[in-house]
Amino acid sequence: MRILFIYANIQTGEAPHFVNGVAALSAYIKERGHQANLLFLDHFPSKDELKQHIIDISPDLIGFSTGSNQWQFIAQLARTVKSFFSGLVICGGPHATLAPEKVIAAPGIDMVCVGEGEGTILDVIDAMENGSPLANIPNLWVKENGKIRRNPPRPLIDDINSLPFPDREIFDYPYLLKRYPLTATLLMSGRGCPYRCPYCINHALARIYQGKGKYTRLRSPRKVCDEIEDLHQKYGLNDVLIYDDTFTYDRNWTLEFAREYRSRFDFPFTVNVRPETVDDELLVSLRDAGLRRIIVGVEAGNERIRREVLKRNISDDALMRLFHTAHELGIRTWANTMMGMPGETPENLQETIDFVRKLAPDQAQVMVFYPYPGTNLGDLCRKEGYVSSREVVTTFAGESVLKLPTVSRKQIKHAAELFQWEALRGRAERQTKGEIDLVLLYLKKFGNKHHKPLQSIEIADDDRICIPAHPPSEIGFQLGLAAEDILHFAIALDPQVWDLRPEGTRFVIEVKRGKTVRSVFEKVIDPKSEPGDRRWHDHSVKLEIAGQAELRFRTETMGSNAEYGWAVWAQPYITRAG
Ligand code: B12
Ligand code: SF4
Repeated sequence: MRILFIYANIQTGEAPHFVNGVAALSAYIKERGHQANLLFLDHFPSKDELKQHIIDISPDLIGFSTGSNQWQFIAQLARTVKSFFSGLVICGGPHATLAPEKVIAAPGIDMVCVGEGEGTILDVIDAMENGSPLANIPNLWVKENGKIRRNPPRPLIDDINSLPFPDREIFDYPYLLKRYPLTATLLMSGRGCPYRCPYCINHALARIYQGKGKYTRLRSPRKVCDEIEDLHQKYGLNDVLIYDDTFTYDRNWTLEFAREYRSRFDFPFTVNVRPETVDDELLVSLRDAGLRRIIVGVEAGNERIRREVLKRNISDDALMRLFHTAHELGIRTWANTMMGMPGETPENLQETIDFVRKLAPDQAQVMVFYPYPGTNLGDLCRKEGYVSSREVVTTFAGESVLKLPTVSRKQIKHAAELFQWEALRGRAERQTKGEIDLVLLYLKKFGNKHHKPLQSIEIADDDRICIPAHPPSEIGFQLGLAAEDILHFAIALDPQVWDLRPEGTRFVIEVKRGKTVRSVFEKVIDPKSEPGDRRWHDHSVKLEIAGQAELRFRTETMGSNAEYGWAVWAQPYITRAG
């Protein structure tokens, strides 16, 4: 039987990515002799476009996979599909699991998979092949003669070691790995998380699955490493993002994983941790095995909000210690935060910005709280009447769907924007250079109208602090210069765009004094045609100007290719003789 999965990533700003749940199902059914295809939608297609895709693949069954934020599009797509596709349509994924009543009510959906999909989709396929009824399949909600059959959940898959490796072939995986490595290197070593944070999917899933087996499961370290080896051999993967919700909750398992990984690989990996699940010894073992980065859910800068609203019993001190130890051990840090939770005030939002600056992570991210259906905090928001009818497609854009009595949407959006600018300031302050550090000056210049990237700065793999400069861009600094001043900096294009830009990017530095503009540096780099440009270019330039002047850093794309450039100026600073 031929199954077409449809997954949408519409207007999220999220790059095209590998989707683990769909890949898991695809591998599972392919192992049993069926065919699987994927339609990954990055825009809302016209009816003709959608129809053509479906005619080309000619599936027997269509399976939508959706989270809550994309459901608004999936519901419309399913309705359109049903207007020309005579086969059955099933929907699964987090939203189908948490809000099955909403999903089954959609006119284009025949069946909903509530929870893990492996056994369910296989039973559906078997029933379709044998012409037997769909009515009694566990996990499945199905429309039958105008009525809805709501079957109970099936037991959770106990031996997840027996599952095949997720099928990356239905994605253009080599392309994703090259172009969007961050999420393409994603891999899960288990299923479920032992914690029960009231804003996250885990307690809601654990509730659905009560009495249906062990919720938190890990594959063996050997099996996880077998998958990594497979990816390394097939696709040259040499960096791994192990994206389990909390990787380190089982200490013995984690130590065994560290031993296994260390004996087999010499490339780095990243994991999610909670402070209470790690100690120095564990971090050292992981670091020695190749741990390059930890992602930590800091969530709120205010300890009371963290403990009382988010039920994360983690002190500021414990977080400070974890970030400090990681820095000492040479492990990079990534702080995840949320804003716009019930009970938060504008002061609390500022506390999150200030606290993250104190933690001085190498990377930081803010998501706006979303009241996911079926979660305790989501339900509370509904009960209190905080939820508006607004819809958002991403939790990164600063838009809240809540109308909170303590903080306005505008204040949340403003704080989330400020976060992008302030969060890495602590990191920049830890690594100042020269008499005039232009990165620190740049951070003070928030709002430069010629230059407004999403994030103020980013840290390169070799620790250089980079100012993003997607061309065309211009950043200007008013400075009092001395005749002997020397400007130091490096330039580069991000590896993700090396193969995209045949015409290159021009980097220019000018000094403007009064009405006179003098160029002090100019270079075009074109990594696609010049292999030597696939590296940093370090420069030191004598400025030869005394007095007040404007130092301007400009980038522009060459030729007719105006494509997104992803250029960076790395840690510009000025040294002064004497
Ligand atoms: C990895 C991950 C990502 C990755 C990759 C996407 C992916 N899903 O692999 C990235 C970083 C890109 C990502 C992005 C986002 N994510 Co995310 N992500 C996860 C994470 C941590 C793991 C997903 C996973 O592998 N789960 C394990 C697999 C086995 O489970 P599963 O995906 O649910 O799939 C099973 C079943 O649902 C079912 N199933 C799934 N699809 C289908 C389809 C059919 C036809 C059938 C029958 C069954 C079925 O069968 C699967 C196998 O058993 C989850 C948390 C979690 N633990 O699930 C969050 C999670 C899914 N993400 C979440 C969110 C909010 C987002 C974003 C909206 C964030 C944002 N940008 O604002 C985006 C959405 C992008 C989009 N286009 O929809 C939420 C979703 C909540 C909700 N109610 O919708 C989760 C649950 C985290 C949370 N907050 O609780 N995410
Ligand atoms: S620790 Fe993270 S993944 Fe686990 S329940 Fe809490 S928020 Fe969810």
